[in-house]
Amino acid sequence: EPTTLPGFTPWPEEFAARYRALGYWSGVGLYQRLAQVAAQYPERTALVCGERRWSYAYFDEQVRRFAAGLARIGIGRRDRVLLQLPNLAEHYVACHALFRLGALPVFALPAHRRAEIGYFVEHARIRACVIADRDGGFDFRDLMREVRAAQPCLREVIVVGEAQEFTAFDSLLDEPIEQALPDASEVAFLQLSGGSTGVPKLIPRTHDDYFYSVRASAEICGLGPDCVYLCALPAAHNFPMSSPGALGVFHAGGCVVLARQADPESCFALIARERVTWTALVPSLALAWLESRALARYDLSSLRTIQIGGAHLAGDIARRIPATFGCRLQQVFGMAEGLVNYTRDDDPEHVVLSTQGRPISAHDEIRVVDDEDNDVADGEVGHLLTRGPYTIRGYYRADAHNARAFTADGFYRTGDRVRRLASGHLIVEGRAKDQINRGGEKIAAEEVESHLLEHPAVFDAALVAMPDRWLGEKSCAFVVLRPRADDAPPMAPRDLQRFLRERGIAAYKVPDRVELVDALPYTAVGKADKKALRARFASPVAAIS
Ligand code: J2J
Repeated sequence: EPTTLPGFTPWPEEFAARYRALGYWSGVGLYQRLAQVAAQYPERTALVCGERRWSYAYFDEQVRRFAAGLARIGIGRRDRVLLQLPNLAEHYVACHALFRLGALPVFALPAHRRAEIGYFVEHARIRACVIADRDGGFDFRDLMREVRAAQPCLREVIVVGEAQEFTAFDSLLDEPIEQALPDASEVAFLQLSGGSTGVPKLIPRTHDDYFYSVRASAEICGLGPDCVYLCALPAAHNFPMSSPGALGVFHAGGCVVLARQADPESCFALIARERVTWTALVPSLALAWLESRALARYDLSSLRTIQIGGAHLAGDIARRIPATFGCRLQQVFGMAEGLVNYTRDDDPEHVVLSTQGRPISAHDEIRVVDDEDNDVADGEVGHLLTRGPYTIRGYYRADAHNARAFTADGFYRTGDRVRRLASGHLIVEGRAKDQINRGGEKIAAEEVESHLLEHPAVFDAALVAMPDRWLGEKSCAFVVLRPRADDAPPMAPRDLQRFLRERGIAAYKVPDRVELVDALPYTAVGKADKKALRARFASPVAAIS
């Protein structure tokens, strides 16, 4: 057996030794920590999911049962298992059971469809998927039938709810058995990258590095056993999982309340009922909460902190959060690849309102550089590069991409443009990567463009962000069609949107708007000039149609 997962880039030995010597990498695995907390606080409530309330003892027992069931069907060390679950307690059972086994969850989002899931299954050679039967009117079993027909390596589909021909989740809740835990230096899971290139990238995180970021985050945010966290964002996303998120809550012995839907009304009801003390939102969701008429009807006085991250937070929305909810605002600038920044409780108000915080760790190395990788002065805008005790050194099985996404000495090129203040706080000024941030959901432009180019009538395509009051950004595809034969039917924008949906991409990636144009503007090096395309939205959007 190789010493590390093939396709994983380890930290150089000198760095690993340093992070261990500092006590950052503690050798404690992600399941092991849950077991410790369950032993310490067996009776405390760990999870509230709908009408279910689980104590830590019960939660841990479910995890050990499911791990035994997974072992029985042959899931073991380093096997990849895709999780695609809505916000259900089973999500945390499944991932902790896999952590216990040393098998690797791959965290898909409920919005992903055939194109994404099929790619993950193939690229990570996934053996099993854990899904819900249906959610939000969509049947995930149908999706799995399609994926499995194309990918024979996918042997097991495990379903929460009605399993039909698949394996029922509950049928795998065996008697717990003794199981040897994986080494904490091993890869614990594969997280998804927002991406900027043609295919999505997978992020390998180890037990050691991830648990350090969770522990340090919980400390920065002052979590204790009394915290009650509302998980309103998709549970599999890195932010609500680890910043400090559900894992931070479990580490602290607190309670995670799962919101099945993120709309204001459902969340307000849960906050009032469970006396929720904090939650994490993306700016678009915060705006929807702020503007909700339901606000006056619920007692939200238990809220102490609302964290905002994942996308640009406008200054006026930032100011309205403490004013409206009577609680603290914390800005969070993080990424599934690693680095997470927080504003701190003792930061002055203007810092909390106008910066995206500073790094978790004294050993997070930050560089802000120009286009030639020369460091720029504090206060100047540049590209953010980072390296540290919980930032990856490479994507999973992506050698060619890694050569571009990391410097020779291992700094990750975040693709974000930032300013660093003398205090170490970062302000996100924009983005150099070719990505659209649609209310926190990241869209890799090239991925959508390559789907568009598969259409026989499409000659060229460029996807760019356009401003949107609610989501911050929406996507617009500028498309050049091939000359049409006289008898061919004309092509309308919605035909291209339907084409993309039928190719099985997540709905959030389907362009909100399609503009048919005679030609794209090009840069001197012959690439689509996206700056010029985005500038068309600087004037009122109606001007281009
Ligand atoms: C502007 N852009 C931001 C912010 C992330 C905590 C919080 C967020 C994420 C996340 C995360 C931003 N202002 N406050 O994983 O643990 C954009 C940047 C960044 C990218 C990462 C966490 N916070 N962003 O959003 O992997 O462009 O992680 O590089 O989804 O989101 O996206 P993602």
